This record gives sequence, C-alpha cells and structure tokens, in this order.
Amino acid sequence: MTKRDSREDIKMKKILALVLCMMMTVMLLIGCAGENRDTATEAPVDTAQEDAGNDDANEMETAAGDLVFAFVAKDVNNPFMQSLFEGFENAANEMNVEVLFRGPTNPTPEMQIEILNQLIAQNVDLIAVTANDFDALGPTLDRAMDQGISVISFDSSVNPDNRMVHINQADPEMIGRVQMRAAHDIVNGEGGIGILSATAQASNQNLWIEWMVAEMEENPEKYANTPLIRIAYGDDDPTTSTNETHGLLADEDIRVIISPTTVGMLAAGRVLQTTGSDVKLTGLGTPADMYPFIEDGTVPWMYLWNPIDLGYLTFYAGLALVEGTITGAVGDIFTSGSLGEFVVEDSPDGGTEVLLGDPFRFDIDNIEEWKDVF
Ligand code: RAM
Repeated sequence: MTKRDSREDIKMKKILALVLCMMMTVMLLIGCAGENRDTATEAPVDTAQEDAGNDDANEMETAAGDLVFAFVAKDVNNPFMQSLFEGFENAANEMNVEVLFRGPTNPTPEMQIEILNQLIAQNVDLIAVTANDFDALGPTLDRAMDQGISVISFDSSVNPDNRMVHINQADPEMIGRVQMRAAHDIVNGEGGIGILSATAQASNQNLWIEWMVAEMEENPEKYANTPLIRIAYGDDDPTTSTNETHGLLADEDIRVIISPTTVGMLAAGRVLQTTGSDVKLTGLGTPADMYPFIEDGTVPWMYLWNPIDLGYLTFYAGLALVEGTITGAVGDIFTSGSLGEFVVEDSPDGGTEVLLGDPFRFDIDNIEEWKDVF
C-alpha cells in the first residue's frame, strides 16, 4: 500500500465513517421518536399541570395516575372537614389520584378565594369546594372552569352557575325539618328555641334554617308554645360558638338549642355541661364529639350523615366529571366505588346535585357503635 493510497484510504474511511455516523444518527432519531410515541400512548402527559391545558391530551383516555384533585375545606381545623377529606382520600387511593387538602384556618370566603387562585395557577384537574359563601367564590370558580378545571361543591353549595354539580349530604328540607321537630319534642312542646349556627353566609346552614322556620310557620298550632327566640352565629369557631351559647343562655325563655353545625354543637354541649344548665341541645353533631352529651342526657338525640361517605362520594363524582363519564346533567349516572351507583338529580336551588342519603338519628341506643367511627 502506497502513502497516496493510504491517504486516499483514510479519506475514504473518513467519508464512510461519516456516512455511517449519519445513518446511525438518523436511525437513533427514528428509534427515539418511536419510543416517545409508545410512552405517550401509555401516559399521555408528564404532569397533571400539563394535562389540563392540553386539548390533545384531554382527548386521549386519561391515566388516573396523572390527575391532581384539590379538596377545599371551609376551615382545615374543623374535624368534620377532616372526616370528609378522609373519605375523599380513601377514594383517591383506590384510583391512584393525587389529592391536595386545602382550606383556610378560619371559615372565610376571602381566604378560600386566595386558595382557589393558587389551585388555578397550579392547573389542578378538579376543585371540590365546601363554600363559606354561596356567591362570593363565583367569579374565581368560573375562571377555573374556563381554564378546563372541573368544579364541584359539596356539603355547603355554591351558586349553580359556578359549579358543574353539587354533592349534597341529604335533602336540606328534611335536615331542617327533623331538627325543628326534635327541638319541639325534646321540650314536649313547651319552651323557646335558640339556634346556634355556623357563619352567617354558610349556604348549607342557611338553607337548613329556612326549612326549620318553614316547619314552624306551616304548623302554627304545633309550635304555638315553642317560639324561635333567636339565631346566633358562632362562625364554626369554638371560641365564638362558646360565647354565643352563653349569649343564648342569658335569655331564660330559651329551653332548647338547635346547633346545625358540628363545631357549634360541641361548643354548646360543653357550655351546658360546665354551667350545669338544664337547657337541652340537638342539631348536627359527630358521634365522636357528642357521645358524652348523649350519655348524660344533654343531647337526647341528634342527626348527621357519614362525612367519610360524603367525601368518598364527592371524589367519585369529581372523577366521573374529569373523565367525561358525566357532565353534571340530570340523569347522569356514575359509580361511586363501594357505595355503588348514583344519579344526578335536579337541585332545589336550580342546579343539579347528587344526594348521599337520609340524615341519620343518633341517640343513646346507637351512639356506642358510632362514636369510634366519625
Ligand atoms: C360543620 C360545618 C359543615 C356542616 C356540619 C354539619 O362542621 O359547618 O359544613 O355540614 O357542621
């Protein structure tokens, strides 16, 4: 082999190497693209943040593992809210969905709006909110829906215009009427009634109180000697509820207190017990909080539903909306895990809702079996 030959050889080898290299690069690129397509089929998007804003990805079947659902409480310190979230999270674990527990430390709409804005910036897939005000969250929730985020209310509703569906614990009319009937029967039809509510803007409590008043007004003879003396607002805050209970007790005509809030009921029970008052109490309380008061007769009976089930149902309704199985229209049907099938119905507020079931009565005969559950 001559020097010239070898130089030409080298030149040829270099050209060959270059061609080979180019071919390998092309093959590698084709291979990578194929790999990307496969990955994309298995998991359409990398993060939930990208998911909600990406129309192509939304058209594909959603992989539950990519979803992020936000639960917005009235107030994170309220144990009832924590039980609701427990059910929400249980369901999320079944479906491999990431959940966020958010909420203010005081039940105000202003703080909820701030939290909602953060969740919109985060581009979560679902916002499920129990509202501190029926209307105040509206514009923010509308913005969330415009961005493609599914929005539902549960427990305490928002205006039907600002939600896709509401998840209701039980028929508000029944919740209101049973408490008023209980108060009447507890004092044997003789004695004034005081109500200790949550915040003055809470849509669930306000609706229940409307039905309590309707029950009274529609049956004037029955309630002739059990007038409604005063409605106080304890703001779902233990201290304010305690002070407001003292305020109600200052009126000697009040012989029974209805507290349609778990926070208010516990505070009122404590005040009645510590002051040795013979005023009775009923309302909506958790068995875990209220069993000592049921046992000592301060609360002859009370009502509630299973908050863990309500949170669980809220999750599955949200998932059905996010996956497009339902739109929140009347007649939509979805399965809520172990709770079975639910149907979306007309709501008395003009929107649509899903009902968990009937309120449940707790008394001395069954409190023992429920006090460790919620
Ligand atoms: C309180 C809250 C909640 C209500 C229950 C009964 O914890 O106000 O919204 O549903 O009571």
